[in-house]
Amino acid sequence: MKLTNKVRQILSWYESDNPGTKANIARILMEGRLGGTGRMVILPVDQGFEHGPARSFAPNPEAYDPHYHFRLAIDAGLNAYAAPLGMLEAGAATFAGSIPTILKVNSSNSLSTTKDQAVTATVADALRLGCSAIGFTIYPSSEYQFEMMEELRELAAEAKDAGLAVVVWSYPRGPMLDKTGETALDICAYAAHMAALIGAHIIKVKPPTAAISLDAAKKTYENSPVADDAAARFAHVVKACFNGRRLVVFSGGEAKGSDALLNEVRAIHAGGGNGSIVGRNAFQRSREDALKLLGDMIDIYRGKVA
Ligand code: FBP
Repeated sequence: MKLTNKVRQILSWYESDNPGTKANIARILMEGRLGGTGRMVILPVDQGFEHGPARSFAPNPEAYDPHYHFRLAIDAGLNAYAAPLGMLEAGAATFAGSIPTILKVNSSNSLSTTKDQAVTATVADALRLGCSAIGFTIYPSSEYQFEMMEELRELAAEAKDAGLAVVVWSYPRGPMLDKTGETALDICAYAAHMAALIGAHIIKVKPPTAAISLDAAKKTYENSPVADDAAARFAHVVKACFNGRRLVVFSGGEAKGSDALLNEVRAIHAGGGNGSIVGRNAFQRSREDALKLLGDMIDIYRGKVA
């Protein structure tokens, strides 16, 4: 595999990493229809844990089958497939080597009142399954945020030693934040920055809105305003990720219309984001519709359509 100059440049930003980790970042970046461009589309399927099986898969019952998601990610030409242990184990032999995988090593569920996640897999599992990375969620602002960050510190160090990459889902939530606050621009940029500080190679956040939530930050944003358009907001989050020296991808959220999602992708592309990590908006559509939508997203990231 001959790396593109773009991918070589991105790898050069990870100055402390060993060759194994760099090779795994390269594997993700070189895979699929966006291979070599520095942009990515990743399929995450941990919603069965987070929201339950019926809420996740009943809209498209084929998606109850773990093999469905491997095939979807491969056939759509995506960069990687991320899932908890059981989902990856269920297709491990059939799809070994077919697409880079990210083992989600912690998970939450909807039967808990606390904003926390259990560690549900290990770095050894990721190596055994041939994964390129571990994935870990932190909830900045939760009552458990510091424990989550400490768990991540330990797992990230172990993963890096083993030559794996680290993908961090940084989702602010907790007593200080209402629904608006969870995706406010200042909070989103703050969450992305903390993920970079903890040592994430790839940072995953929700798309930011125009709201500014933290009182202490309001004056700063008044003095240094971010233009009131989605692309400028994505660019602001990219800046918060070490001025673009860390890869940042944005999640898709609840199922929505294709036009809304594609407009968001256009703004991520224009703002210099590295791509999308889209679950429900992919697997809750029929396979045909999902392939069309993912293909359109990829075309935008390839600069093929306006
Ligand atoms: P979606 O594209 O389905 O939103 O997936 C992205 C994701 O981060 C999943 O990995 C995760 O299960 C889900 O969002 C969590 O969503 P929330 O915490 O908002 O319920």
